[in-house]
Amino acid sequence: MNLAMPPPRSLVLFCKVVDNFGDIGICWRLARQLHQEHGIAVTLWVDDLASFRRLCPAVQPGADVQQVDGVTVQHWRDQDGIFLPVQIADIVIEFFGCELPPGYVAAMAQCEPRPVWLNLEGLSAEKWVEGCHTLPSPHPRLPLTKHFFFPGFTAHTGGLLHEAGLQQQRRQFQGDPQISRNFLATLGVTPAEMAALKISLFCYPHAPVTALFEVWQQHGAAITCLVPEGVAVDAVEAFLGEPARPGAVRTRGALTLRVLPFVAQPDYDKVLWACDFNIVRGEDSFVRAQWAGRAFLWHIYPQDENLHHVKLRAFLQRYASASDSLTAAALLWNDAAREEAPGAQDWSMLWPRLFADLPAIAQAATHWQQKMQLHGDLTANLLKFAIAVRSAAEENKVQSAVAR
Ligand code: TRH
Repeated sequence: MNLAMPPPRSLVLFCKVVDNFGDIGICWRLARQLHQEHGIAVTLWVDDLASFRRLCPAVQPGADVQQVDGVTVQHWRDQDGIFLPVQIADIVIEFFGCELPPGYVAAMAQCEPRPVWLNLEGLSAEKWVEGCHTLPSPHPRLPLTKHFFFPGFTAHTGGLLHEAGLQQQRRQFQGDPQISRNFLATLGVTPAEMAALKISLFCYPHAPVTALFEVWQQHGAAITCLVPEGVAVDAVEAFLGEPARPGAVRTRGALTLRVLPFVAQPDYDKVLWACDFNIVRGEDSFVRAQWAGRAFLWHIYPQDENLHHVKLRAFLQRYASASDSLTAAALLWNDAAREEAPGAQDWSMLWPRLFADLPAIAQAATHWQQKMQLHGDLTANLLKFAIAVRSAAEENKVQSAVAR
């Protein structure tokens, strides 16, 4: 039967910024890609324009509605009220289970056909994700069904966000050292700092940064650590002996620590591409470090009852089998090492091993990203799923009409 459903043309994405930058970082990446690569008319509702502006300086924090890179950005201030079915997009995404305006949901139920409603979940390497990806959840009162959509690391998940031209851009950047030098120079990095082992540092405040700084000071060759403004401020200021403003720099022993400005999202990719080793956190920078093809260490977002340690181990099992030192460093960095080997490791023992393994880890990173790309990219997978849901709903409708 040819159902001839027109493809979805519009999509709305609701984002509540829980904290930091990852929520809007992920939603903005998805919104841009849906528009730029798939021609979808995207509206992004977001409740925190100030955070958004940090990674996208074109955002006007005072505007209720604005166009940014072809995406309609709507300031979400918990406004509710009456929405008309004509205002409802073909695909509705709530990010991380944020609650949609009730008036919007009520209007969704009046649409014909109904919009495809997805809850885009957080990234985890745990096995259960495969069983929950794409599960339906019927609305308790209204004739609507929401589906869960999980990013992930296997073919039975939604995959990872990855733009079409990303690898080509990265290869071009990494293939020509002058491009990298020119870029780093715009951030104030000097030629001597560029010539050293370059490490970017993006972590939560509780990371054992001071211990690592101490070990890096004793390293046998120069290290440049680039830390964005606002990150690990206490440890950074203690090292610098002055406020951690962009441009602040200090050398102690082998370590030069430089504070970078917080850069626009595409430039943060370049920071990762330019460095030899990246320390990343949360979800989005964690994924971008994987696409950078360089060794990285992940500071996972902390959760109650150390649930994040389970998630960390699930990822390490998939990823870090190539290197014991990387596994040990990730456990130590996330304070998970005590659980199985109390006192067994410290940075003075671990860093030299990790440093020696960096080339092998980077090589394994290349294989990993090739493997991840086999699963397609999250944006295309999500659209494919939405089209399938829409067609299935239409087919059910036709079959029920025929049965009547
Ligand atoms: O900032 P994060 O810690 O964000 C999140 C949130 O805490 C969120 O609530 C939680 O659910 C999630 O982590 C797990 O880390 P993340 O995810 O890496 O997001 C950072 C974003 O900031 C990412 O899109 C990259 C961007 N960024 C820039 O654009 N410029 C910069 O200079 C830096 C350092 C980051």
